[in-house]
Amino acid sequence: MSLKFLRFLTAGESHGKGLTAILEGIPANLEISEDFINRDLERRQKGYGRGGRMKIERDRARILSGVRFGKTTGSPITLWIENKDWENWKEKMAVSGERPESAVPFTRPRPGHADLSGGIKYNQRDLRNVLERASARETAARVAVGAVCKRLLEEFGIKVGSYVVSIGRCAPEIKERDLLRRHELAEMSAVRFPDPSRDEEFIRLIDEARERGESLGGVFEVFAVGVPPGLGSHVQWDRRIDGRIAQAMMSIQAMKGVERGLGFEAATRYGSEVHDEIGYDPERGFFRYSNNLGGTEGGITNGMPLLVRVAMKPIPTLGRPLRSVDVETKEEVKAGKERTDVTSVPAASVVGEAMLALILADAFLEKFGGDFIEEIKERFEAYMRHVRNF
Ligand code: EPS
Repeated sequence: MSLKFLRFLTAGESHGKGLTAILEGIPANLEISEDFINRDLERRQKGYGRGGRMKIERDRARILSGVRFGKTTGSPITLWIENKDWENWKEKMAVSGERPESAVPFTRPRPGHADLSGGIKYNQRDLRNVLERASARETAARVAVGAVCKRLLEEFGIKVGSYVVSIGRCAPEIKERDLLRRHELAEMSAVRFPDPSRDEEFIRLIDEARERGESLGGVFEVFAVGVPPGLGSHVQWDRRIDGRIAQAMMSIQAMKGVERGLGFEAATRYGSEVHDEIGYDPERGFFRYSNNLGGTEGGITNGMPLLVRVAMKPIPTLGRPLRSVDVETKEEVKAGKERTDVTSVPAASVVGEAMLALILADAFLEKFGGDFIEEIKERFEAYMRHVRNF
């Protein structure tokens, strides 16, 4: 596991009562509110191309423990997000009693989903017992946890943001250079693309995919600015922050690729076209003339913005399903259908923010760790003086 200081678990099914997360290791005296967390939950629900579920849900986190009078106490933080859809699934997802007739087993595994692999592994012929937990609904819990981590990072001037780079083959040029501005522009776009004037192109593609019973993947970028140099370490493989970030991103449902900085593009260039030249300024200390490596060297942050690019595959549930085999009858069938999204790349970028915030908060606490905010601030300030004087 790549977390060093924080611990967290989520629990809950897509159509169960709700989702729970327990986050431990957040220091005491951090100001936090349900409203702060809910802003991110709301952002995760948006994006053109989502299906009917997001019309039912209005995700809200309740803090059940670890916070008193608006401040953390150092105790584990329990977060609870209710599934409004549970009302429609009470019988089909009942915890006890006999299986009602309405709970028809899901026996037609979807290629690309966890259905078949999970069914074999856990010996479940009603694949619903797998798909309910495999569903990306779980990411709501991660976003809530990520919001708490963002709140911690904010105290130290670190900001995390994201934007969509492409959906399917629709990949207009991004003109804006500034990362924070890209994030702001993405907030105004229907698909989180950092130029809302291009929204129509995405919308046309998504509508066309929906008509054809298709789904679409895409690429998004997540970044963090204000990251101090020195998070992560070169001394051991599992302490390198690049690896920790990559694992966190690949753990998000449907992610298939992670690049850092120039990523695969760096492999095609000469060394002189890749490495970020070093400069020195008596006021700022060391700086870089470029950021091709995306803010890390040797598995350690170097003070430049952290940049991660993530590729998401198209969602496996298709309006026009692919060939499959019924796990009961062994007959060739079309894969099962569930209500689904045409694309959820915009939402995935918000989940990516949560996972980056989690890894950065963890690496931050690994370096400056303490039990309460004030002592961490002292250590942080002393270290930043060292950085400036080095
Ligand atoms: C999701 C909730 C799900 C899906 C989607 C993500 O709700 P339902 O299955 O009731 O429609 O909209 O999950 C998937 C497409 C998937 O394959 O897991 C959510 O809350 O993000």
